Amino acid sequence: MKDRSRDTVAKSLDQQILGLFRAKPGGVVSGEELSSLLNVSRTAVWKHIKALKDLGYRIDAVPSQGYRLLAVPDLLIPEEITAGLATCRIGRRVISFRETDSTNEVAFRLAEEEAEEGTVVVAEAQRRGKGRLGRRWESPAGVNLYCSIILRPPVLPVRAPQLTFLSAVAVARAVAATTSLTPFIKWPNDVLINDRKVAGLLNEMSAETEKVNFIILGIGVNLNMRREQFPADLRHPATSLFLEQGREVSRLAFVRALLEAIDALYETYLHFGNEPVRKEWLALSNVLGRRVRVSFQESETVGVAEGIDEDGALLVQCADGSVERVLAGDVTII
Ligand code: BT5
Repeated sequence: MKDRSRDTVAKSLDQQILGLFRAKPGGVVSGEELSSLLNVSRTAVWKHIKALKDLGYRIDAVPSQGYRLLAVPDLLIPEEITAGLATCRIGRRVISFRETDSTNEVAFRLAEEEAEEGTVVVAEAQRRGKGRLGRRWESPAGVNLYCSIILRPPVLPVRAPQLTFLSAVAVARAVAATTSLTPFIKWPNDVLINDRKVAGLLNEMSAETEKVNFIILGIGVNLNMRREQFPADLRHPATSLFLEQGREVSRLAFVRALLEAIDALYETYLHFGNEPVRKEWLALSNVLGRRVRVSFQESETVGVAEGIDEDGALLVQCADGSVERVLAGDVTII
């Protein structure tokens, strides 16, 4: 892969050094300790400390004592994302990029090469972030979250949309865990705060007739994006957590909360099926009981949104009393 992965920038020795710092929170680790525990020269230790500082770690040299880790950067790099991550399946492998075309594309290729379930791909920026139907997802550097997760659920392809609902619920849980904001879900794949879109989901699948090979959960969340970073011509009003709460969120805290939410929801899904996820989705939905217009290509359905069924279809009660199952489209609340 030609992208410059942080995976390869921060090699395992850096991770080991950080591990030693973490074992002594706020404490001083001597150069001698580092070099003997890691079995490298004092010069090699110094070079790695410098590389970590270049990445944004604040490390103090305490004269004749050693080094002290003062602060970690809010960078989406594997060693920070996975530090203290409480998941069983999601995020055992994390791959990060300073920039890539689309994390969904990277994850799709990795999944085709048999990458294990739960592998997470994140990027600081995307050159060609994808929305649905060939749309673009604005992905400026260093402020948001762009991530894609490989799942291999043992379900029929027709059930795959259930995982979109699962990821929407997970984003809502992560927003609630890291802010005091109240998120809502708009069918099928938007997460809103105060009626403005804060996150979008693009799930892609590789399947045979009776079997899902893998699903890529693609999740874009506007975390610290500034107003001037939004293009003027968005389809729906958009926002970021920063704009809604007036202060920055820790991107690392958010991504950990999100991966933990996906992990917990996915375990529930595998053991108890879709119903618990569907119930939570319904409780977070902003369309239930409201009059909606759903447009998909040339067609349009107007009526009252009543719920979602097992396959994730939106159930819309039309004026003649009939209930239509809508499988795809864009919803406008009338
Ligand atoms: C989505 O599509 O909402 C799915 C977005 C998925 C993005 C993630 S990022 C990680 C992963 N890798 C990828 O390449 N993609 C996924 P849709 O419902 O079609 O909405 C797209 C529309 O939202 C665009 O046409 C714009 O009008 C608007 N939009 C674009 N960027 C936005 C942003 N950052 N925030 C809010 N709205 C945006």
